Amino acid sequence: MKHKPWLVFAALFLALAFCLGASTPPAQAADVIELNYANFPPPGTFPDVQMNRWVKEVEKRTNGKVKIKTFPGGSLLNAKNMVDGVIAGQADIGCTSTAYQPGRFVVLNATALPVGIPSGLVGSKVLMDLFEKYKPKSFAKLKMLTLFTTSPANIMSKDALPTLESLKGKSLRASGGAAQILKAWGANQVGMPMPATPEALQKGVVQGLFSSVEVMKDFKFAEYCRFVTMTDTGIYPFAVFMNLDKWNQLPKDVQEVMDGLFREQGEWTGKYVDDHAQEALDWSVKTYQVKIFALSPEEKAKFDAPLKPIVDEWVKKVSAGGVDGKAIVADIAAMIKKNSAK
Ligand code: DTR
Repeated sequence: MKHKPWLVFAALFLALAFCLGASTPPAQAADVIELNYANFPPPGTFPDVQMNRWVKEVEKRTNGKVKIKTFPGGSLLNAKNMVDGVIAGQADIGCTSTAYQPGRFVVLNATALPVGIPSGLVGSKVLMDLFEKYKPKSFAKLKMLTLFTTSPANIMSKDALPTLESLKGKSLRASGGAAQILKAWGANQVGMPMPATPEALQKGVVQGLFSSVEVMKDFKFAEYCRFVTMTDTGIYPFAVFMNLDKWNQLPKDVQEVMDGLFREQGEWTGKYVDDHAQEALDWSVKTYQVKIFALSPEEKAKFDAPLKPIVDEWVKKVSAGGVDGKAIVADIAAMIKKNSAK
């Protein structure tokens, strides 16, 4: 039979294609799912540390099927436009403190009321319980990936503020629920997202801030604030969420990995921020001789007295808007009890 050149060519082509096929990386290389994750605070702060831990765990548990690029420090979206940016698909995943939009996240921000959350770990468990019970409509267009809180807030200041009286008229920075607490204490509350605080301190716009104290180290606030008043009042809630269309496009096994991290990541972060807050205080005392004021029972009672009306006011206000504030506050109290006992 006379050889047909085209047959030889076809055989050579198939042999070449087979060899090339055998030498290209495994099929999954083409299947790698690439996601981007926007965050607002600088690298090294606890919301950034938890982001990197979550990314590492997802990439490991999906055997490299998912690759996540992170954008810390507001490089893709900032605290205020984070939620709308992820809804619009400008980022696949986002992290922000819901305290920065008090009127929008009524249910989750109830945890920022002075309701006695004792730690970041308990606060994170309570926040996740609250989310799962109420499934707030404000997150209907998003997939919630995890939730966590800061440790209770304390006053970090340039001057010594050991008593309630010493706070009167002092310009201190706080956001969300913490802002209401500062006002009730007679301070001049100045609102701004955390990343704007270093400049406000340096320029003297504020004489201090009211937040969880890991920032003494993570933002080097100990350099300016040589005093801490341990009020341990009020936490800040955080949420990490994904664009819903992007979530629905994920394979089931990847969704299961992320759902499996919901509680684990929230609790890991709550414990991390509690431990880091103590470490930051120790570092501040050692490095800058920061003075820490513990409150005597009498002084603590003076700080606590103006706080109950904040909760009553909040219940009245949200109930007028159709939200059962009384039930939410009662649920939070029960959730604190349940999660503190563990
Ligand atoms: N205290 C809240 C939230 C907060 C606490 N630590 C950090 C670190 C980085 C960003 C935000 C926060 C606040 O004042 O914004």
